[in-house]
Parts: sequence; structure tokens; C-alpha cells
Amino acid sequence: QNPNVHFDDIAELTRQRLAPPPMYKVILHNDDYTPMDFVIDVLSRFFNMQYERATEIMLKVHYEGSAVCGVFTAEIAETKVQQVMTYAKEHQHPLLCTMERA
Ligand code: TYC
Repeated sequence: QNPNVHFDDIAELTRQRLAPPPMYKVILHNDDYTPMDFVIDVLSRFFNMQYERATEIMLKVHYEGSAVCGVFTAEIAETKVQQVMTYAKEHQHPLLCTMERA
């Protein structure tokens, strides 16, 4: 076998290849002002949910205070949060979207 490829290097490459990246939950929070239809639009638009699933998640937020919209790697979760917050502000709704380590 090629002596230049040390066992520890292979072990390190294997470890790197198998180690899953840290994942983040993207969370939507309830408020008293954002229209239900707008939240359904957000879930369809940014989380690729069909109407029925989007309605289910929106109602979970409404009745329970928050709900997870999806679990993503850090960069994608950050983008989702940014997209939702920008879209909500553009429409002058106080909708809050955050992320936390899964
Ligand atoms: N509570 C809002 C209402 O009654 C609806 C709502 C749902 C707001 C989910 C935010 O993330 C939210 N119009």
C-alpha cells in the first residue's frame, strides 16, 4: 500500500466525511397582529409548504406560541430567517422568526 497515505489521514478523512454538520431549527413565533393568511403565505413561499401543511403549522404557532418550520444547516437557516424577517417588514407585520440549535 502507498506509504504516503497514513492510516491516521484516512481515519481523519473518514471522520470528516461522516461528521454531520450542526443543524438549526427555524422557528416562527405568535403575535396578535400578523394576519393568518400572511403566515400561510410565508410558509408556502419560504418553506415550500403546501396550503394544508402551512395552515397546520400556522395554527400550531397561533395556539401554542411557536412552531418549528424546518431544520437546516446554519447558512440555510440564517437565510430563511432573513428572508422571513425582510418579507414581514416589507408588509409591516411584526412576525418574528428565529433559529436555534437543533
Ligand atoms: N395570532 C395571529 C392572529 O390571530 C396569527 C399568527 C399566526 C401570527 C402565526 C403569527 O407566527 C404567527 N392573526
